[in-house]
Amino acid sequence: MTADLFDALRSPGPAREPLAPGAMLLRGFARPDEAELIAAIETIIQRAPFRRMITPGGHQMSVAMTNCGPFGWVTDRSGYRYDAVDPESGARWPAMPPLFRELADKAATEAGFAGFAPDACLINRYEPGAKMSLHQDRDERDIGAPIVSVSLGLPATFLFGGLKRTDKTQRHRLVHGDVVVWGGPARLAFHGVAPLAEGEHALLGRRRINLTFRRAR
Ligand code: MD3
Ligand code: FE
Repeated sequence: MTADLFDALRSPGPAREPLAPGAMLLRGFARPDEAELIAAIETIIQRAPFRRMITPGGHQMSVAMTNCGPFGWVTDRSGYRYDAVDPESGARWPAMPPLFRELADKAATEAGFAGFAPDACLINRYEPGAKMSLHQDRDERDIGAPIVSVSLGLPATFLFGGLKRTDKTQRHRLVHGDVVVWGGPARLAFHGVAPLAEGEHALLGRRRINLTFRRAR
């Protein structure tokens, strides 16, 4: 009773939905910034266009990628790495817009990771049929820092497994504006994205764009 009264008086804040230990979904957290986020992405891709990278195994990824911020994630025949320079242009990646940094820090704080200072933002573009196979993100130096992901455009089915590739996976639908903070025991979990279904999004058309903020170096 007393707890209910205090709950009712407390300002509501964003809806927090724990997905797993260390993984917190903030439904619609990026919605207020959608127009500014999309405008900033358009500016970034003028200087660093989306490209489908080649994995060390020689396969071309179905997801197209670019980056902003001090470091960008790249893959080619020689391996995976974070690089200050875009190999396509030979120039540094476009700067991380202050709005990106602020949104990532606000989301991380909501999930209990205050002081998140991302130095890399990987921008993924999915068109219908594009997918991301199960993988771990372990190219970052400090795996004590979380990863913050922002979903925009068409909905996706996100696959979330365990610490072993063969562990059972949970499926979560991520829609436009959803933000997820992946830290603690979730940080090294296997994860992926099921092939994107056809659709048309009011702001982004036949695309899903996902931002992932990382502490790379
Ligand atoms: C869970 N991207 O870029 S975002 C990736 O939707 C990546 O584009 C997916 O996986 C996408 O590496 C998923 C959600 C995500 C990102 C990183 C994680 C979940 C994570 C790292 C550890 C655990
Ligand atoms: Fe990943």
